[in-house]
Amino acid sequence: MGNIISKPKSFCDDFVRKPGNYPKVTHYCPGCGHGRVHKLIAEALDDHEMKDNTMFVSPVGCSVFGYYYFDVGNFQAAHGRAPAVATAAARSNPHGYTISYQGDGDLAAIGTAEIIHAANRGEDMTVIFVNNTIYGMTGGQMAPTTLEGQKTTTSPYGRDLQEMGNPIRMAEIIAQLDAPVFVERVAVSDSKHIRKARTAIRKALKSQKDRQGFSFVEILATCPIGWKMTPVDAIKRLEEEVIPYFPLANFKDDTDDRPAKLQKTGIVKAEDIIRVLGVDKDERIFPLDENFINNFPNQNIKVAGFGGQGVLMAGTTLGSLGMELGLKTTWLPSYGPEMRGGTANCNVCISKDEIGSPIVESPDVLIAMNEPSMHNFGPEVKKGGLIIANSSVIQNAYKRDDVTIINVPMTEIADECGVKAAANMAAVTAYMSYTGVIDLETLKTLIKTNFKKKNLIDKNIEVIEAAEKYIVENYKK
Ligand SMILES: Cc1ncc(C[n+]2csc(CCOP(=O)(O)OP(=O)(O)O)c2C)c(N)n1
Ligand code: SF4
Repeated sequence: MGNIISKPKSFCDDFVRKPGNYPKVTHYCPGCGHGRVHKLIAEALDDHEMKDNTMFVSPVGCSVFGYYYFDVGNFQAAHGRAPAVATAAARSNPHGYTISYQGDGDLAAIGTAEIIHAANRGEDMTVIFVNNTIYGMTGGQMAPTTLEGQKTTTSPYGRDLQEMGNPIRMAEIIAQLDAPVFVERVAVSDSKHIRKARTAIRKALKSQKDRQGFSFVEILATCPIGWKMTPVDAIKRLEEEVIPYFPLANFKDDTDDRPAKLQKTGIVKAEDIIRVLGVDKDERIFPLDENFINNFPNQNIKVAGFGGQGVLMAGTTLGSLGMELGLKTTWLPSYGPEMRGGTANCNVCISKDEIGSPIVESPDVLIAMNEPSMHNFGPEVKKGGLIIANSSVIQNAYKRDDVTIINVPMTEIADECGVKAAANMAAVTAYMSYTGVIDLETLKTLIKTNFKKKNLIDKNIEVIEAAEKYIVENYKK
């Protein structure tokens, strides 16, 4: 039986960029080299059965939507930073395979430092460098790889070498470093070249699978739009002008001799983190209660308000409680540069299960300490979820019929106890007391044991008790 040619399994079934889009439409221009390169990568991932362990880092550039095409683990990095993000991915998941996919603006201009140092460190990644001699995404500006005389929007009279320097040959630069194991330049023009490109990509990814470290494939590709040509003329230019300047060659292939690198287990060992944080497991405040842990209803919480309202600390308090009780927790803050008055929010996940992502997109619970937070994040709360509003400062009530909204005058409660800054403690208490998912006594114990400002412990306990009283009287009768 002959070969059956079908869509690689490493591709997603559909490419849906926006709701309502026809689901299988590519966003690349006709004749764009990126599509060809994507196909070769997906086929190689299939061939080596790497799909399920692959982490793909998309760059900024036309290929920014790589994550819509590849059915693998996906990241999207800031412009030029893909090798840095890929380093983090590779180091924190030493069982995974990492691909950093980059254009020539991304890799050879803004990201030059990142690529050189990732290559020099021999990070465990395969870099796919698509060199189309132009900035495609932003409308055809000159790239470091733009050829002499090539007209771009920023070199309208053609690249002048005196003024703009020579087109940079990245594969040669990378190949002279000691660490990389495989470096090759290929082109996706006619089928003969595409076959060679396919072999190089397969080899680079295989070396990654074999844990040999850093591999790099530069792929000369077309950008008919940026070059202002038809796809057919663009292929002709690729062969007649681009390939002669950027020689197609294997610059380095140590794959036969290079031993697999020793498997790292992550940059920092868990024991070291525990030692540095001084949170030895044996010194847990609460004994582990398997029954409580196994039956815990996982909580995704967002706490939001102004900087200075203790929003972030409300989150760390909840996270610490979860940790002390033996649950898995994450805390992810987001705040502006202002120490006071700016916006601040944090995402807290408390869970009996492994937490996939620390980002809380649809909270079960929103603790809104001020009005903008209520209106910003209120719509994101899960149907059937809970919003706890600081009614001391929220004047215009936010309404939703499909969630429970409770109003708690957090700032007043704290103020009446003589410690206005502890409104966050009233917020945490309101959440715990109303939901009952974690016993309020644990909060008091945590404050008494861990609170750094010892002189404020009693005041905080007072706030907790006052907030509890408020919830019992208003919502639990
Ligand atoms: C920090 C930063 N600087 C500049 C930009 C604008 N920008 C977006 S894509 C791009 C260049 C893309 O060119 P290239 O990497 O060659 O990829 P292509 O689009 O050709 O595939 C630039 C400069 C940005 N998004 N972020
Ligand atoms: S602008 Fe160029 S690189 Fe970008 S999608 Fe179009 S052809 Fe491809």
